[in-house]
Amino acid sequence: MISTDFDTIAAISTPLGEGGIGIIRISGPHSISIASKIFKSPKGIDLYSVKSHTIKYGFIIDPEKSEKIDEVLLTIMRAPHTYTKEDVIEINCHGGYVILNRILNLVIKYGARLAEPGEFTKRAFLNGRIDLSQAESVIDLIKAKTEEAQRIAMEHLSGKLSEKINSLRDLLTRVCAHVEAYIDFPEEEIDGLTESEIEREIMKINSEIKELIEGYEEGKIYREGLKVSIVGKPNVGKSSLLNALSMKDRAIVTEIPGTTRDIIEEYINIKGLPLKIIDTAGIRHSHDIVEAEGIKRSLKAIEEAELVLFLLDMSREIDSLDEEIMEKLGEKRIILVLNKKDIKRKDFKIPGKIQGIPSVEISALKGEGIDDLRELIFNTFISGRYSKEGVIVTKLRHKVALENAYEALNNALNSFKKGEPLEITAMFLREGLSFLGQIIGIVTTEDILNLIFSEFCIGK
Ligand SMILES: Nc1nc2c(ncn2[C@@H]2O[C@H](COP(=O)(O)OP(=O)(O)OP(=O)(O)O)[C@@H](O)[C@H]2O)c(=O)[nH]1
Ligand SMILES: [Mg+2]
Repeated sequence: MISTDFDTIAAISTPLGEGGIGIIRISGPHSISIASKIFKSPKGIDLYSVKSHTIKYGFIIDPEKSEKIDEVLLTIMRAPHTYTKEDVIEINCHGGYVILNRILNLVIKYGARLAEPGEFTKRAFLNGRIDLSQAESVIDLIKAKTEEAQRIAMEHLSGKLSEKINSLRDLLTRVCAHVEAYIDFPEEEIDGLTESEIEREIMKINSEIKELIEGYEEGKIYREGLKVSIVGKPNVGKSSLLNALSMKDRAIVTEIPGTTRDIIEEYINIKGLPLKIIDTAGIRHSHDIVEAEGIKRSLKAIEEAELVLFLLDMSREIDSLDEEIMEKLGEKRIILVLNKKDIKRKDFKIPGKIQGIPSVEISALKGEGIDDLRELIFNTFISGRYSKEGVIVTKLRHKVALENAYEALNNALNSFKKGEPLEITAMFLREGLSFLGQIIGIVTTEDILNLIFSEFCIGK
């Protein structure tokens, strides 16, 4: 059992640095008593008697030195209608490194403990305000790199995934109850589901679980983004393409082959997909030490990429170097980008070996075909099957739990069909329930929680 007997925690909840305001958050049973020791209002307000969810003006004072540390606004929020369901105090002070740390030290001196990463959100979960999948979405919301990722995270925080999991659990619990009723009252006539209805129900639940699992690959991309490397011979227009995609004058472009020596990264957003685009040094055999090192990094960038944009220059004939690079791409997912459409040779032909790879003709210089390329990248990863209305799984932890549930239900179904003792079917069904419960945190352990919340920032 996870303990919910809490002490009082505190942390700086705003990023460290200089800012207009900085916030220190305190949560737990002693929040108000700690704040009242270090807060003085000009009117002599007693924090114990102020209404919940109000803001008071005053000063943070170091009681030992009677020194004013900062002029602040203090928010008092009493349990249970707070982020953690505990008494919460937020001190809005000036956003300076020294101020924030001095106030935090005072708060700790008078009885709070430094919060661990994500501990406020962990308490919101342990105190039952949100379930585990909702708590996890808080971090996705904070880290979202595109509006689409933010929208999905917000839906999860609002409980859309939880609702789906709960409805699957309800259906499964019902099937389980029927199976168990047959175990308990084998001879009696039970007004329950027939055998074929039980089979059908299990299959129906499992097909919904499968759909969620299948959506994961796409969900993950929205959450984590994709690494895309632009690869090709020197001078084919890689840096020009990076600039065109990012709509910035990011990388140096010259007519001299071997211009780019280092890896250049830019973040772009295609219809909500966060992409990290990596421009690399043109690959060739070089005796120049700097260029050779750049080429080594290009090869590494190919390895790490989830998508390679392989560039060919249509104003020249394909040569053995192009083919050599092609060989290096191996099993990678590739889009063939045929550049310099504006000065394309009449007799340009895609080599037989790579015919069939999705391709697009562009002119990086003139900005032609760039939208088609964006569309092609998007469609390579997003099928459109998992519509905006649907629930989309974005976390590996959830996917693994769904896969385990799927397997358990399959085992249940097989055992049931084979006519094995119903206890076995029931056991597998219970197992499936438990796996689904892991997603929303009905079934969990301290280790799992620590792992999840360690991803968070301090103060959330
Ligand atoms: N006509 C035409 N020229 C282009 C196009 N794209 C790039 N270029 C020119 O090709 C030359 C090389 O472009 P870069 O973008 O520097 O090529 P790169 O592949 O990054 O080259 P390295 O960094 O040397 O590997 C420059 O002179 C560009 O202006 C295009 O679509 N049409
Ligand atoms: Mg370049």
